Amino acid sequence: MWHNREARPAVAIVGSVAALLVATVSLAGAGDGVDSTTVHLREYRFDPPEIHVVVGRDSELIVVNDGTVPHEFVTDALQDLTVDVEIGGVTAETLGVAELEIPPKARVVVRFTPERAGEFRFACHAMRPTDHYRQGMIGRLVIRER
Ligand SMILES: [Cu+2]
Repeated sequence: MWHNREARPAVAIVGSVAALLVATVSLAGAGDGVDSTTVHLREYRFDPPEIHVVVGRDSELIVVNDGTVPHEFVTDALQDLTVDVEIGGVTAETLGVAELEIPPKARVVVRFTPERAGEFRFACHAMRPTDHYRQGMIGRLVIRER
């Protein structure tokens, strides 16, 4: 129920299941015991293109759009997990995150604890000004056993 453009959220989140959320002010950063990885989004690549996390470890992905157009972070890796998504200092807890749309210069922090090993792709499917995926905007998230 957004009545004007200014009230729209800066970042859209699409959860795999109806996302519920309690907004809390986040004071937490990457503290001890958190595996933190920063991923930069630019035209048209992810840097780094491969992310490694470990089953059972508290993990944090800091996704930063360093480009000049909106980019997406789309993955199946975070389905079925409880995920904290921090945007602009506010954290929402959601069950699963499938897609983040991130405006230029914006930053989203995603926190989760992987439960199963596997390899997943992540990609950007934005289409403006061109097809980002076809330009090679794809990466790999590797979840390994301890
Ligand atoms: Cu993109």
